[in-house]
Amino acid sequence: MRFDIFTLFPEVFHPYIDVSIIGRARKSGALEVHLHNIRDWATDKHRTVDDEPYGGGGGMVMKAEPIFAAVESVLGRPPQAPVILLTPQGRPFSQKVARELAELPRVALLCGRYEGIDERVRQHLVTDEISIGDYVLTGGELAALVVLDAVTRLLPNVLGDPDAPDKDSHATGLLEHPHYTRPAVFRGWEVPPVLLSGDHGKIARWRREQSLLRTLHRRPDLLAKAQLTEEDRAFLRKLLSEDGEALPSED
Ligand code: 6GU
Repeated sequence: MRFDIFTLFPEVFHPYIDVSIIGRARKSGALEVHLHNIRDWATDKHRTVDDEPYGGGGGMVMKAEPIFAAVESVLGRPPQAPVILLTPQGRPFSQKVARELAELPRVALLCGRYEGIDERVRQHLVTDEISIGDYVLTGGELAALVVLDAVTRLLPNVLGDPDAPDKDSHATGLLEHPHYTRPAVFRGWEVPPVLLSGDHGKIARWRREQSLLRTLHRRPDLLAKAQLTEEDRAFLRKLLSEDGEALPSED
């Protein structure tokens, strides 16, 4: 899959995209990331990319011309791939949206900065708008990295375990069970004995129940939409049935 990222700060992407799973995905060819500095398409001597808002008020607005020139020179006119604007006004990003994007061969990400971007970019160039949550960042760069990361780990041949994305928190609609590794006792704190039992049926059941308990405690809103088996429902009913009694704690 190919990402074209349009930004005023291409250098902030490198420390992250050069390492770990994303770095390896780029080396293997599973992922291409092309960074484009919007300022390279500014035409005046000061290479201006922003200007004062019509109507007055504070702050600066990103100009339309360099953004159209950048995106159209890389992707064609009209652009031959979706052009996604990262903005707190976009549709909420989620694992489902990540899965949608991972099906595409190519996506352009446009990072807004300053107080905003000329509305004609949104109206006539952008095809989709994504927000990564209800808070305000100083620019779309971190959001673009979040989207790039979440999508990349879903691409074929990127993760060592091809089933890993199916087990993640949110993939199943539930939060993941706790994990432990050696040593079996650390500062007197023991690993749950079931994990050392070698009984894989019992381990799978324990993990599923921990997932359900954790989701019930932390994100009860997710349970309503999760895919639950009859056994899951029976376990949850048992937890909730002793009315008046507190839920068992997670630990
Ligand atoms: Cl995509 N951009 C900015 N600037 N702030 C955000 C965001 C995006 N998503 C949440 N907050």
